[in-house]
Amino acid sequence: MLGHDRAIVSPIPGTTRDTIEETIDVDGVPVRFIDTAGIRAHAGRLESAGIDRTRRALSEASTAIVVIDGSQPLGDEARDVLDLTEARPRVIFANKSDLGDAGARELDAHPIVRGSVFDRATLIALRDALARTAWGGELPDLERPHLAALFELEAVAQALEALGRARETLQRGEPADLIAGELQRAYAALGHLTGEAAGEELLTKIFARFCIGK
Ligand SMILES: Nc1nc2c(ncn2[C@@H]2O[C@H](COP(=O)(O)OP(=O)(O)OP(=O)(O)O)[C@@H](O)[C@H]2O)c(=O)[nH]1
Ligand SMILES: [Mg+2]
Repeated sequence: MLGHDRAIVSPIPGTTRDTIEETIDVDGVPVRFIDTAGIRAHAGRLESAGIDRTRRALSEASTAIVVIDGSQPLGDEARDVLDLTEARPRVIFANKSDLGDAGARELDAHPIVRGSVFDRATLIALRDALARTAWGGELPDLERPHLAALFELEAVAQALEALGRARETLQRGEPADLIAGELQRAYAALGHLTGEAAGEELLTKIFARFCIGK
């Protein structure tokens, strides 16, 4: 999907443990992909830690891409992942069509993408299915206010993160001046959106209220 080798891939089950994130452009929409450990029943300690991360990433993701080995009859693990993602927006991808289709045939009742990651047309079909599932496949309406560039999305994400940390600090009942740094980071990040640099003068005015001079 990224167009280059990013993660370690091997025939040994349980290869991916830490989550791996990359953002790519799908029809002009920046999409953050998170590759995760596969959910397996008999995992060792390290792998189980990876699987906890998978569950966390899954609960936060807007769409799940469920990759199933479509060449083999479905095992318990494939069924578990299908159950786990049943109520969520998801794309089911029956992979390894070059090796067989026993599993893919069992999935006939679902809308699925069938194919192989070694086939370019499959990757295009996956992107299309993702766009349809995640945002109805519509191209962005350029007349509406929108975040067109990846750097804009990242700026908003940084501002949100900083504001989130500031809110946590306040919720813990800590003094308000402790959040000055976070507010400054949020303001500077949003400055990238409007093209307005975070001028010292304005910052001084805003942050004077939080006594950062101390
Ligand atoms: N023939 C064939 N092999 C594939 C295909 N997709 C993946 N493989 C192979 O299957 C093996 C496992 O691939 P991975 O990408 O490591 O699988 P994974 O689901 O990330 O596995 P874990 O990280 O262990 O959970 C590797 O040897 C891949 O080369 C495919 O479409 N066809
Ligand atoms: Mg992997």
